[in-house]
This record gives sequence, C-alpha cells and structure tokens, in this order.
Amino acid sequence: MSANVISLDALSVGSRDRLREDMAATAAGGGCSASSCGSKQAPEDMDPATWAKVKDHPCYSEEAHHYFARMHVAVAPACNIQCNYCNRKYDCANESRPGVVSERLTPAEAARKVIAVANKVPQLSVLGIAGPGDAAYDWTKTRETFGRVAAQIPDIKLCLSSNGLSLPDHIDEIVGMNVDHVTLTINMLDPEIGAQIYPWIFYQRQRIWGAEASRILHERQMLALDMLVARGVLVKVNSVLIPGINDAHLMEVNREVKRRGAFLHNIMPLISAPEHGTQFGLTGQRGPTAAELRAVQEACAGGANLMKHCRQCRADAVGLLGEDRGQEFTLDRLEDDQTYDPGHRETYRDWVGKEREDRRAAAAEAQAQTGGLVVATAPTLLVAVATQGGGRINQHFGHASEFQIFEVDAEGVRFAFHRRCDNYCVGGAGEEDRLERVIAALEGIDTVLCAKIGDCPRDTLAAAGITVSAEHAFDYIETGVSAVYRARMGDAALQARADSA
Ligand code: CLF
Ligand code: SF4
Repeated sequence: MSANVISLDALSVGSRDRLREDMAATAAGGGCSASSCGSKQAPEDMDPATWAKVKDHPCYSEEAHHYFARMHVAVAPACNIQCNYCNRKYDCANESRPGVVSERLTPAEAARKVIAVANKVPQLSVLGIAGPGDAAYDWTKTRETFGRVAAQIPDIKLCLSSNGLSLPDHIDEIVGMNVDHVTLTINMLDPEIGAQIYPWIFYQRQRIWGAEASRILHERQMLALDMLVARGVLVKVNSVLIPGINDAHLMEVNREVKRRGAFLHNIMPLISAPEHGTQFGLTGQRGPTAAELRAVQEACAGGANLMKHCRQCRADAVGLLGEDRGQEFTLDRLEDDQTYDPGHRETYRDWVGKEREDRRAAAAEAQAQTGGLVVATAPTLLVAVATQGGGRINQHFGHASEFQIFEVDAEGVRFAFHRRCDNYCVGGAGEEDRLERVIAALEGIDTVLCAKIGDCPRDTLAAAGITVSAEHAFDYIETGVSAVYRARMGDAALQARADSA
C-alpha cells in the first residue's frame, strides 16, 4: 500500500478522528455520496416533473452545483421572530453566515442587479431571497422583487427562505409566482427546546414570549410545510445544530419533516462568536465540532435526504456555491439602464446539456472500471479536487480556496464533503504560512487533483504525505478520481477482478 493510501494509524489523533467522522458519515448514508442522499439528484432518482425543478438548482441537486449559480438579493430586512443566533445588525443567520452584512437593496435596485448578473454570469439559474430578515414576513418587498425579475427573465428560478411564521399567509401568491423552492428553517418540534432558541415572536400584532412563542412558531412551521408540499413546492428544511440544545432532537425533526414531505434536510452548524453580538455568542454557546455535526447527520440516515454541499452563503451571494462574486456587482458598479440579453445564458445551457451527458458517460465508464476492484485490504480513499465548476479538475492548486472531497472505493466515486482553506497563491506568489493552513485543511486526504501545481508546494505536500497530481487536468472529476483509485489498487486488484470474472 502506498504511503498515501489512508492509513488511520499513521495520522494524528485529531486527524484520525476527523477522517473517521468524515468517512463514517458518508458510509452511513449521511452524505451526498450515499444512495439515500437526495442532493445527489440524478434523473433516475425521481419523477420527471421533480427532476425538471431541481436539475438546474445548485442547492437542490449536488450535480447541478457544478454547473449553476445562485444569487441572493438582500431586499427583505424585516423579521418577526428573534433567534438567539442572530444579531439584527447583520443578515438572517438561518440561510447565511452570521456576522456578514449585505448591501440592502430596494426591489427596483435588486432587479437591476439581477439583470446585470444574468448578463455576465451565464451560470445564473436561481434568484434567492434569504434575508437580511424574513422573506415571507417582508413579503411585499419579496413579491415586488420576484415580480420585477420574472417579468424580464421568465426562466429564472425563484427561491425563498423563511422561518415559516408568516408563510401560510402568502401561500397562494407564492404558488402563483411559480416559486418552486422554499427553505424553511425548523430547529425544533418541542416548544421547550424552542424556548432556548427563540426568546420571542411577533404574531398577530403581539409580541409573545417563551415556550408559547415556540409552540405557535412550531404550529405555523408545520402548517407552512404541509401547505407547500400540498401545492407541489419543493421544501428544503434548514436546521441549525446547537450543541446541548437541539442536537439530540434533530433526528426527530428529520423524521417529522420527511413524514410531511420535505425534499431535503440541511443540517447546518451554529456559527457563534462573541464579536457577532448574538445572544449565543455573548453567552458562550459554542457551535458543533465537525464530529458532532457528522454524528447528527449519521443518526439521520434513512430519514429525510440530507444536503451536504451547502456553503452557508451570504444574503447577497453571487456565483457558483463556494464562490462569491458579489463584490463585482455592488450598486455603484451597475449601469443605470440594464437590458437583459438572454443569449449568454441560452448558449451556456445548451453547452451544459451536452456536457452533462458527456460527464455522466465518463462517470459510468469510471464506475465500470472501478467496480469490482476489491482486494482484501482495499481502503476507501478520499481525493480532494480543485475545481472551478463544470464537474472537471480545472483549478490551479494555488487558486483553490476550497477543495471538493470525493470518496472512492469499489462502489465507485461519490461526492463526500468540502473543505475550505486560504488559497496558497496571492498576487502570483505562494505564501508559506498559507500552505501550512492548506495542508492542515487537507489532513487525511490521500491525493489532491488539480489543473496545475508548482514544484515547491508539490514537494511540501509530499513531505506531509499528500500526493498531488495534475495528470488529470481538465478531465471529469470521476475520471480522475477513478484513475487514482485504480492506480492505488494496482495489479493485485486487477487480478482479483479477473479471477472473479
Ligand atoms: Fe439561496 Fe437557499 Fe435558495 Fe440556495 S442558498 S435561498 S436554497 S438559492 Fe444554498 Fe446557500 Fe446553503 Fe442556502 S448554499 S446557504 S442552501
Ligand atoms: Fe435573524 Fe433570520 Fe432568525 Fe429573523 S429568522 S431572527 S433574521 S436568523
């Protein structure tokens, strides 16, 4: 076995644990890699009408997130509840990172921005409203924004995120506007647990406190979920994992939202820091470790399908998941008159249609070559891929600020999770301290596949036990990852397969 094949004993205790957690979660069905994971979302997994809704949505389909981009516009600042992980100075933390402030827009400004993005980012497929407050409570602004954009870009998918309290009041308009995707943040079913998360709600012109507030919130969330499902809207449920408060409870949430027809369940780690000024930040409530997050995901296996490729993006995020091009489209950079030119997006979609077919064929071929490569000690490998999208290995190592991690074994190649890091190259030169952090982020990874890498970082990674290869530059990810696996298994595995044939 190569020194770079996963050998748990050779790793530090921390990285061993981290790796075991990562692998256990995916093996147990908690990850996008597992057959139970809805976010894999291949056409054979669902009826054609549902596939038509998810195939271009980067959050609802793991495959689509290689090709399509979302953008958020921060038009809805008002909110009707208080979450202990939210500071209203910042954006809604139910669907974006806390402590990040977005540029607030009027609906007219938002429509102008969407058109500017659509003209420059052909991958754009979804317009989401995820705050800065609650998109359903601040409904008039959400509705006006969706209306303005849909009038000019009729094929854009409209997506909103809500705490659910006000959503039942607008169900007819939501359905009437062809909003196919709604995210509800549901952190609890039990009002006593809810009282530890929500100090109050504002409902029917009254502020209501404590467990009574959470009882009402819970009932409205379930009503919202039922109404959306009954009307054919795909619902993704977000749950913020708060250790010691709802960690043991989220399995029940998972089961219940599945029973009621939720399409996906996205369990997100609480991000809590004192400088965010949230109640949890100030009282020292910590977020979950990677182990705790994966343990909860693992415990949910067999329930509602789990989303694992969420990037907890900003309420004004623009681009593919994992990239944020929002700063290219701030109001001061927009032209006054924006006219939508559908040509770019149409050309891109035509290309993606063909590209997807080619990638699926390549993945099937890789699967055929990998399947059956069983040797007695066959490990499961974790391969990190530097990618700018398109399902290809197409990014320079030094430019990667995240790596997509794929798991490969005799069962084939599967997306597992992602790891963020600082990009190694800054201004055309590598920085040593950054490389150390990249190596830390890659702990437990067998091989890195990228489009290019310099000798110096390659040698440093090799010294850390990580192989880097640019041999599969611009190949499909499955092709490259499968080749790594086959090379690791070597002649013995090939012989084993031949023997068993
Ligand atoms: Fe935005 Fe959310 Fe729609 Fe996606 S995000 S409103 S469903 S278009 Fe996606 Fe971002 Fe995760 Fe949200 S990666 S935070 S799940
Ligand atoms: Fe903050 Fe969103 Fe919670 Fe409202 S629903 S308090 S904006 S996190």
